[in-house]
Amino acid sequence: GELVEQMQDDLYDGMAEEIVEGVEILLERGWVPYDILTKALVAGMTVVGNDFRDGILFVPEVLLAAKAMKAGMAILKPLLAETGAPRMGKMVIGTVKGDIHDIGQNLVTMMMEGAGFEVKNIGINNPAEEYIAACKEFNADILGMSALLTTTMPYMKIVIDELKEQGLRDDYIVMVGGAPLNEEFGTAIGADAYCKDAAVAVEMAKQLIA
Ligand code: B1M
Repeated sequence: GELVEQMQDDLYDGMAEEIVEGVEILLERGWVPYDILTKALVAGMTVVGNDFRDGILFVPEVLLAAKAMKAGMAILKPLLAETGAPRMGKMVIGTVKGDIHDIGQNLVTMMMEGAGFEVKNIGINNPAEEYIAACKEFNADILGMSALLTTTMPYMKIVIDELKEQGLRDDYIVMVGGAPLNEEFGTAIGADAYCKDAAVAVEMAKQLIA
């Protein structure tokens, strides 16, 4: 209701303390962490994204909104991770080369950990070599890639092609996600799954690893 709307406004205004407070109040009211994440934080960020696109908000403001979002996510992280689910498998995740958006993949990391996966998050701006080195080192079952720009999403294919080149493609389940992607793109580049959001990523991972 009202508080959720207020939180969306606070996120828009980059007010981290207010976001933290709002998350805590919703938790006290018995809200499920995932609902707080999607209904208050992700929904608020969608509004920010629209106004960013339309030239109403600029990078500094969006950065503040992102900071506020991260402050809220930090509270939810341990709650999403404490399900005590049995170990499911290992995943490496990161944003592709040229792309510095990391909120989505941080959210996927939290949800995957909550579902019992061990996740190594290698951050932003990853060239193919980084992904592949991390997968080997971590002995990953799943490689997850995130891209938020239409200009960086084609790089996912470069990573998959490099895996093929090195004879490693069948060693990993490759899952991709990010706002500009869709099912067709995932299929076209040879990924095993396109994940529209973090919850779908968890479901896909469970299915594909079984
Ligand atoms: Co940027 N940005 N941004 N930005 N930014 C977008 C993506 C944009 C759509 C905004 C817009 O115009 N409406 C637009 C891209 C347009 C396009 O490519 N067609 C854009 C642009 C243009 C840019 C810059 C070029 C702006 C500039 O400098 N002129 C620049 C690029 C920098 C770069 O990467 N090289 C830039 C910079 C930034 C900030 C740094 C200011 C900031 C990022 C801060 C940070 O991440 N630490 C930022 C932000 C915050 C956004 C928006 C507003 C929000 C992104 C976000 O965090 N969403 C975004 C607008 C939008 O997406 N609506 C925008 C919330 C997040 C939870 O959702 O990331 O989609 P999302 O993740 C979801 C799913 O997609 C999925 O699960 C997540 C949870 O449900 N998912 C996965 C994501 N990754 C997955 C991986 C998986 C599975 C699922 O692996 C298995």
